[in-house]
Amino acid sequence: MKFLNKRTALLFASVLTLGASASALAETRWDMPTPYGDGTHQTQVARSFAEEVNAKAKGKLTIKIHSGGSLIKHPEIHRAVKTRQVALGEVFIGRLGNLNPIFKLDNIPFLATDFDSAERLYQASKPALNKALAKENLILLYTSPWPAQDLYSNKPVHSLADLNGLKMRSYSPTTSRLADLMGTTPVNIPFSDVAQAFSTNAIDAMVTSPSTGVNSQSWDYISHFTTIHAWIPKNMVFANKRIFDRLDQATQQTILTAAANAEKKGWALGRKLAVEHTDTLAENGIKVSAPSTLLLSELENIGSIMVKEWLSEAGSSGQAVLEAYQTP
Ligand code: PCA
Repeated sequence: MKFLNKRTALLFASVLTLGASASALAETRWDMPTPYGDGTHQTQVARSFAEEVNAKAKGKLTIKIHSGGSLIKHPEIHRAVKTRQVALGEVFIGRLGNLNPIFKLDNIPFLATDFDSAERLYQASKPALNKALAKENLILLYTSPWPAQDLYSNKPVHSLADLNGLKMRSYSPTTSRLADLMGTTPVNIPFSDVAQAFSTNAIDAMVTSPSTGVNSQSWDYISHFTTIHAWIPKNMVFANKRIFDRLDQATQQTILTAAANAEKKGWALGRKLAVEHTDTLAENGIKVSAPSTLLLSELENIGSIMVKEWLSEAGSSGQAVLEAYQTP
């Protein structure tokens, strides 16, 4: 009797386990941390990606977006995906610059300053980007650009002399270097703290997109906006390959198709918002102006220094990316 009881209990337990793993298989849930808030186009793109997967994966996979660093903070997202704490996530590529020079390329100024060039640079750098991610057992799902990066300040900027000694916000290793070369002091401030950093004088100026200025209502703390169009950085969404490989082929394909659609949407939005958000800044009282010839030539000079520095760090694989970019 005792034996039977034990056996029945065991059977019952294995039925439970089977049931649990069958239902786990039937509805895998992926948590997807993203760094930026719901007001940004990046999170809108991420949400449409997840919605497409959720609608087409027929209940086999659900992706849940956790925006604005709510599940995992921006500096931790890359590691969380790598260590399989989460299956996928989104980061600003340039932040990872110290891990691999290919990530630095994303923030090099005056290399690709309009959307057509930025798309070509992306295509030229994609093999190296995929390779860098593959080394960490990660796969790229899609990228989504920000509008070109412009200069925010609290006085007119005719030349770099007007910025000399100011505290400049940086958001990546490359932008810290840029701040040095501009004769300013870099201060690393996450997007979420930008408004406060200006109001407490922790920073005096920043280079970022018109979208980020709109999202953070920069007219409350900024008077001047100079359209230097320095570079077009990207966010990327990537997954852990071991987790991805566990999905059946149809579900994998669903993800890849949704990712390709998200990428199209992100690039189209980046182009569109570059114009719309610059208008919004002006409508809210910020003085928007084109850079002077002097400022532009000083900045382009810094750009060529930074390309050279990048090439000496990235070596022959970096050279190959730039050649592919420059070959028509
Ligand atoms: N906005 C983000 C990254 C680039 C951009 O345009 C930020 O300022 O953090």
